Amino acid sequence: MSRFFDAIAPVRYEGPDSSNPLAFRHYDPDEIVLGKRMADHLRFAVAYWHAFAYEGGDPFGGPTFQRPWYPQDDMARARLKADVAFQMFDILGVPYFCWHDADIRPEGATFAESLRNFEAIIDYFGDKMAGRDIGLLWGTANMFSHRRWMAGASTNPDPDVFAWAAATVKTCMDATHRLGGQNYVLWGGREGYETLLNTDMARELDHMGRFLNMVVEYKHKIGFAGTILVEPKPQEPSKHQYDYDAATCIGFLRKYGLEGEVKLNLEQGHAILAGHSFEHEIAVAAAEGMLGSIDMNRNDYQSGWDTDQFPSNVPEVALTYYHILRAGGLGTGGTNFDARLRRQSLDAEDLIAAHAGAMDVCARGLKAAAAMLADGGLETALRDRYAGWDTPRAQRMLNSDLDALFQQVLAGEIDPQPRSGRQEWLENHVNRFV
Ligand code: XLS
Ligand code: NI
Ligand code: NI
Repeated sequence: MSRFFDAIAPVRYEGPDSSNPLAFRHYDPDEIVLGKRMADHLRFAVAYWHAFAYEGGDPFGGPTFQRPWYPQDDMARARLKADVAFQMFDILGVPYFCWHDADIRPEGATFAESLRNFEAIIDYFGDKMAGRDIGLLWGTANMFSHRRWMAGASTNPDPDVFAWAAATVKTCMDATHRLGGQNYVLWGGREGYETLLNTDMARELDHMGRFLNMVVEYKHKIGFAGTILVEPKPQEPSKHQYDYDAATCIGFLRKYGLEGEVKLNLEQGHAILAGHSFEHEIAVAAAEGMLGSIDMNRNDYQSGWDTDQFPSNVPEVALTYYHILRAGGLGTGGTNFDARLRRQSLDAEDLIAAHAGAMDVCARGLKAAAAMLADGGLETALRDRYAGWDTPRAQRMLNSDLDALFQQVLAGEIDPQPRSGRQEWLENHVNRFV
């Protein structure tokens, strides 16, 4: 058994007046928000890779953390890491977690040995999950760290890497299915390119489309009931990534006939890298019925990197959940903290404080979003702004043609009168709730 978190008591809801730094002030899992338990709206997940596999390195320096399960190249220590992980899930009371294959098992000398290690840990997870109220939000394959993936996985110019990627995803889908995973995620970290001088982009996109179709075929073959998700990101590690943002992914999914099969896992930090707000990405996906799940980790607005920080800005988070609630919620998805500690945050308590604080920020955001929806002010303003379109006259315009509209305008029958967009009024309105 692990002793890593032994000194830390379970984090519990103590209400807004509590000054206990390791208590929830807003996250009360059983509180009913818009007819549903808060926990069932938010569906929090811990990301195994950042919480337990990240060692505190950055491009300028090596590991700063010293954990009893390092180095991560041995099965006994992989089990210890799992013990610690489940101890943290218990302390936080989170309903879900997520992993990549590479986070949870040591890499073997061969594919078969890596698979044996992986399956042993999946069995170990299965035993631990049996006695607990914790599920797998999603599994995924790390097809970006090992050198074999340096030129991509399904988009690699070498067909043997495509085959290795297919084999890898098969094993990760099997494991996700086995643990009752709610979703399966594909993030294409190296599905992109560094220079067009050596890249046949059209061919690579076709291969990626074929690969994703294989994933969907396999999902149906094994009877996996979860949702297949792709995760947009514009760059990093690739200079140009094919799954740039929500709109790009939606175009890609439609081109390869996958729009009814695959949804999006959207990440706040990736939205920022793409020059969008997070609510923009949520709204784009929602408009197409493709909102799947979220990675609720922000970037530093100044650094231009994917810094994967825990959320701390309530107004931003509130607008995110406002658009999620408007879209009907997260379905099989959830709120995954794809977030890591800063490399100076060395202590076991730091991991708990980071997650507990992030859960509280999300709970505050959700409650503010629900209050905004219940108030209805924003919806009314939106309806009023477009009210002109509810008239038969406007509907006739939509079904008209350029020439007929030209004749009406020329005859002076149409004379637009600009109206205020009232942005500041609406911003003030939002500030009443956050
Ligand atoms: C990296 C991605 C990654 C995915 C899972 O930027 O966010 O962590 O969520 O592969
Ligand atoms: Ni990311
Ligand atoms: Ni992510």
